[in-house]
Amino acid sequence: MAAAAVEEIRANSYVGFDTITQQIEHKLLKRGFQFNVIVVGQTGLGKSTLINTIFASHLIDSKGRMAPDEPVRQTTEIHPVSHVIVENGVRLRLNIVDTPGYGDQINNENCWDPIIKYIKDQHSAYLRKELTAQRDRHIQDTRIHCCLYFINPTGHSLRPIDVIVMKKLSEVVNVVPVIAKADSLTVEERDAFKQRIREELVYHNIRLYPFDTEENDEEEIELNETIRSMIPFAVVGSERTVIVDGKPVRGRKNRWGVVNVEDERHCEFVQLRNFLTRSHLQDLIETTAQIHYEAFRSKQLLALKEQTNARPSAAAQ
Ligand SMILES: Nc1nc2c(ncn2[C@@H]2O[C@H](COP(=O)(O)OP(=O)(O)O)[C@@H](O)[C@H]2O)c(=O)[nH]1
Ligand SMILES: [Mg+2]
Repeated sequence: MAAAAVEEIRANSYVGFDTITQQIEHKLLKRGFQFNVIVVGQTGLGKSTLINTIFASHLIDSKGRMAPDEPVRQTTEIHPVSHVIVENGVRLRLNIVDTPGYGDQINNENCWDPIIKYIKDQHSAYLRKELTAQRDRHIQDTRIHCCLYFINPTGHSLRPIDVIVMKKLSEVVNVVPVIAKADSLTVEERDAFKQRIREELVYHNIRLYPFDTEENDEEEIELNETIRSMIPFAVVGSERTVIVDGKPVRGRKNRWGVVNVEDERHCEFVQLRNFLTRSHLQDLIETTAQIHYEAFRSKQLLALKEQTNARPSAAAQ
């Protein structure tokens, strides 16, 4: 058979299912992505500032105001702020949940409960929607995909409350620890502090994101290793622009010079941002659904089943 005829048969038998990736992509892009982040840590550690630095626009006023003429308020309750970011036609719907600083009181017992409850409530709401008979084809997802945990830059060690809270949080959400205001530590202090924190996490058996699974290929395992070697990210945030070498950069100006937030020699802000918005965005979302939500879901469904099983025997008595 002539080569041209073979070509024609090939052309005619073309079904077109290879466009499915484009179809899926088109649909996903149209719908956009939902990414929900919660920030946890003591008041004044720079949570609001860092979030604003990462996502470039003023999502949360660091003094807790939504408009400049509102009176200054501290975060006293858990409340999400929504924002849509569009980059190259891709919509990212971002929910940032700011939490009231905790650990500020004399008695800090159970002060983390509202945060854990908030995270579980989102799982619970999702499960309820999932179980509804005529469920929506697309469920609005408010489950928290990532928890940025702010560590005080003492240079010593984690506080007992950090250990307790990170342990509790790690059971329900992807926890990513960061050393806040890293500009207050010298380079040696920072490295030693990071090392110390990693040892303490191991010592206290706190297993943080990323998790290796059997499905991971070599590339993913390697990527996870690099993340582990960077955690906790030592970060500096700033909402101000300063001029360095004639160029405007986000930075903090001191008497002795400028900390350029986006300079990788100064801090690990860029690495954290890449991790959150590029390399691990999809994985954070997936891990939330497959590990944290799944664990919650099976527990709830089991409890529900036990309840229904217990009911007939109770009635018979
Ligand atoms: N030195 C230093 N100060 C910071 C940094 N990030 C924020 N701050 C300052 O710390 C104060 C509290 O910041 P804010 O974001 O409101 O803290 P939050 O209570 O954790 O939300 C503000 O005056 C910020 O300008 C940082 O990385 N380094
Ligand atoms: Mg704040």
